[in-house]
Amino acid sequence: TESYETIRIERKGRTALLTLDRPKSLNALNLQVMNEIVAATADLDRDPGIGCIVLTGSPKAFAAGADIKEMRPQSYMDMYLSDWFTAWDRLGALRTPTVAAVSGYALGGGCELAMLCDILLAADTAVFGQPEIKLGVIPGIGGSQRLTRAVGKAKAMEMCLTGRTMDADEAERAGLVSRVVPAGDLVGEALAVAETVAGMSLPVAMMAKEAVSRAFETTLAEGVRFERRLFHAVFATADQKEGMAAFVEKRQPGFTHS
Ligand code: CO8
Repeated sequence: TESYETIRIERKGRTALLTLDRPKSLNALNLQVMNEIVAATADLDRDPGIGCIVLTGSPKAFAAGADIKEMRPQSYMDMYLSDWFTAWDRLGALRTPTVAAVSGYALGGGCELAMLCDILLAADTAVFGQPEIKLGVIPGIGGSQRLTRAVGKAKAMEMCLTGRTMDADEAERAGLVSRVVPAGDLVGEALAVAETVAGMSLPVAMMAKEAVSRAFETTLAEGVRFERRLFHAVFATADQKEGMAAFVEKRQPGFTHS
């Protein structure tokens, strides 16, 4: 099932590394790339042996956007009837935690793809932007919404209206990325973060992801109520008993992901 043409999948213990591999077009996200990423991550999401998924690109480009050559001839009816890009929503709906490791260009759909992931790590070479306006279009994979929630109206408006990009330091100051690391260390750091996440209880990590994600969808009171229900639910896991027993017995926990 893992014979893809535009991406590569490597499994390392409980983590999976998905590398975009369309170098001639700087990982431009055409429908094949979208379908392969969505299919591969859905497979990994169903695999109880995988606790975290890392998405990365090449040193030069995480992804330089949706594929402009593919979009160019489309009509409104083509876009509407095929519900162009709707499959990307499935990436945001994965239950397994995801890490985007961005070096080089993350523009347009590339920036949106990174923002669909749960943890966003940037190399010092990363460049983020929503330059769609320069092509006579606007973001179409959630960029106008997720960038605004991540960095606020001031920067999001300027970026979406002028196409101005942000470097890694500005992205970190603005809260778009959790950390900036030297480019050569990016994938190693991302895998280390993923291994840490994958070493936690999978159901509890899924609930933590659900709880934080809910903050973007609801009011504070409803979000806190949702968190409280999940907090109660973790006491039904074997891993809560194990995690707390290990603390009291001054040893490392051995989570069974149940
Ligand atoms: N789509 C298709 N091909 C691309 C893309 C892209 N987004 N980006 C780069 N390429 C191709 C180039 O055409 C070139 O191919 P060729 O060698 O055949 O000419 C190859 O990749 C290498 O690119 P460059 O020669 O341009 O490389 P440079 O190092 O000179 O420049 C840049 C790198 C600055 C990243 C430049 O390639 C660039 O500006 N790319 C486009 C960035 C962009 O505008 N991205 C946004 C695209 S639109 C989008 O993502 C969302 C649209 C939402 C629509 C919603 C519809 C429902």
